[in-house]
Amino acid sequence: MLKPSVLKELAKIVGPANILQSPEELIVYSYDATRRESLPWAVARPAHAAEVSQIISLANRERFPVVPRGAGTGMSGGSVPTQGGLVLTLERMNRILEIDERDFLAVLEPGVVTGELQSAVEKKGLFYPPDPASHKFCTMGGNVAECAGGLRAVKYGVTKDYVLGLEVVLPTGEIITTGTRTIKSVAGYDLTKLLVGSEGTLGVITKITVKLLPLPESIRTLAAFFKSVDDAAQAASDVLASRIIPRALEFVDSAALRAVETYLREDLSGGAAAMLLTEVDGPVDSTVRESARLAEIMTQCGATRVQRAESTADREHLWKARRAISPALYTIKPKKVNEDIVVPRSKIVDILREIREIARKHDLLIVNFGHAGDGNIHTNVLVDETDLPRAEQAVKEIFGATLQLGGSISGEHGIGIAKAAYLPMEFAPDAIAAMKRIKQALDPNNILNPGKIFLIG
Ligand code: 2HG
Ligand code: ZN
Repeated sequence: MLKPSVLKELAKIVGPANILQSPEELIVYSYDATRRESLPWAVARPAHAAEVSQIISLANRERFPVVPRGAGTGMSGGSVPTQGGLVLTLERMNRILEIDERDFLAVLEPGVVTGELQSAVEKKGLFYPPDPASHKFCTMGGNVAECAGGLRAVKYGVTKDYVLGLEVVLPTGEIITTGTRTIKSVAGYDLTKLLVGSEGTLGVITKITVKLLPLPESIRTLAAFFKSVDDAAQAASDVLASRIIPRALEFVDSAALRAVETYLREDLSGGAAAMLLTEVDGPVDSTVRESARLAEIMTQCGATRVQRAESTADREHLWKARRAISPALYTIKPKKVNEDIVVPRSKIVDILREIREIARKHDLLIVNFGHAGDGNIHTNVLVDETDLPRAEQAVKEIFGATLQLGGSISGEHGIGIAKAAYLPMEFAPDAIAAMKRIKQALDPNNILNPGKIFLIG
């Protein structure tokens, strides 16, 4: 619990209306998209970096945990206050401060919803490529903290490839800036890169400078349906081997298709066993040529139907279905253990086969979908209570197979609490010890998002 004197001081910093303590309010800030929950002791809603700094300085002096929070859409428990303490929500810091059309950049606060940034820059003919499936409600601070990936990483990369600089409150309360407004800079250590993806353990992000691109002239979207997962995986692999880099190349298996069809109450696929959703962008002549070539590859690999989105509405409809898969899976079972393994993209066929074998061995329903183009598959073990021990064993084996193929246990969701136990499968003790020394140097009292990434003890 927070001492009454601390609560008083917090109320002085942000104003009493921005300290929340009622049981209902605490519940709202207790969970993320993993559906793991733990109640905070209180919630603070600062409006400026200076307020964040005062809160963190107080926490550092009084030694209470602070858990930074965006929109709570995270998939690894990063914003769940597992040790109680204070949730520091960045929701009031939600302004786009600048869109610079000449230097191709935007400066914004962490509470800006990603989709709102995308729309704002697109109105000016610019483009912010990272596109998490939850773009309508996730926030940029959370995207930066977790290094969100999303649907367009195959061509454009992930959040870290767009962050030029940050303003950050360190766990000891100092406000620092990192990076520059330039494309290049090699001055000093690259603290920006260190902070992006640090899961709220090394600093609270209070301002973000992102790089923008010109908005592509045209987009073409294709949905291809297959009678087997192997055919679809082979098609994904052949697309990349053809030297065309689509801006999205998404794979959806039959269970995920059925779930989303039930959820949206419509038949998208005519009973297909797998779908590839792919999109190219660029000058019109190039997207016409590339999409025709992609349709050919899909057909050669056994696609039973290739459907082209004829209008923006058609395209948005397909993407709406893809973005809805994650919540739709709850229509199958009450719980899911969702992992986001990533393998070198040439190994997609292999990992999907391995997962199928592991599912069979443990008699589990494992649903696979996701970013086949960049090798990042969301492998969801759908469970009820009785399946849980088998699911845990299956996850371990999936991680083992992933690492064996040269992959990583998390492509874009982070380690948080959900995967902390498995980090030692990927990194040697000395590498983990080096990471912990960085944490210790920046957060000597372990007040900022404690218990995340590394197993406690
Ligand atoms: C997506 O790509 C998200 O839809 C969520 O990253 C993935 O729920 C999941 O496993
Ligand atoms: Zn994803």
